[in-house]
Amino acid sequence: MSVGIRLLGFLAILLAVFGGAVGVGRAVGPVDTEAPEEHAMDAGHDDASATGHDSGSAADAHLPQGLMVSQDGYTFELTTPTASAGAAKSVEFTIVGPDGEPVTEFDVEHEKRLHLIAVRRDFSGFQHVHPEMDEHGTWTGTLSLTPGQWRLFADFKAAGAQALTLGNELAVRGDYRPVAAASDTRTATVDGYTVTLEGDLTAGESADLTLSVTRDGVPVTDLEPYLGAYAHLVALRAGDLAYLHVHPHGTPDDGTTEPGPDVVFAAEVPSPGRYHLYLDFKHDGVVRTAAFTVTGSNHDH
Ligand SMILES: [Cu+2]
Repeated sequence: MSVGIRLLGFLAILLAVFGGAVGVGRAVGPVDTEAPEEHAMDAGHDDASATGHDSGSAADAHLPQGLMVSQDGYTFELTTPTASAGAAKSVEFTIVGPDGEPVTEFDVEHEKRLHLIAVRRDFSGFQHVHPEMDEHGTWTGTLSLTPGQWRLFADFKAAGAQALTLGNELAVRGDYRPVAAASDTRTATVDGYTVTLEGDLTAGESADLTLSVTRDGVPVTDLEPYLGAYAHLVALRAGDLAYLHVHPHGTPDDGTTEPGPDVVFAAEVPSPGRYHLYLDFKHDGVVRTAAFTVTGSNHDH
């Protein structure tokens, strides 16, 4: 078969596919009495599941969170995309809803309406804060910022919509000295605490990670509940900073979960490669963060 004939065949198939799509559109269109604008407004409602909108969401569901600034009609808008370095810098933003207005109604998740996570792109800085919202839907968070490019994640659930984690970029002025990526590290020390990580990350499979907290060599057995758990773990993929939700086994009020020294998480990574993990834990009234780097493997290894 000549290249020309193959091309013609390909074009014919394309025409069949697109022609079919047009045919479906025509057949379905008149049945649906809603105007297209109303469809867009309904994006977050359950009754949209019968329309074509949900097929897009189903595909999106396989994407890790945090990669997009806008999803399902919600957009994470920073008031200014730049900031100066400093210990207590205000960062202002809104979550703009499908109607184009800042969202003011959020559901509480993990005891807060919105969680803001800030990570310097070389993984040398990490903060998890809880901004305040005014009545117009403008959020203000306080971050300690060093020069460089920061990735911000807004983790929230607008009332009546799916939980989302949207990402945006904040450039912090100053003398940026990127830190070389660390090799894998499974032991972290912070303020006299040593935290070790056991377990392996495997692409596409849920695996248990056990984080153990000691202080001066003594296991810590009185971790304090923080946001409804004895610890929180965020995993970020090297390269694109895909944001992974990692859920702990058990809660402080279930009657069986011990307050340390071990906290066990179920983690599932979407691909092999390097991940940066940040564990927030509370002890003696202070929340501290321990950082780890773990390389995940393919499941056949
Ligand atoms: Cu939070």
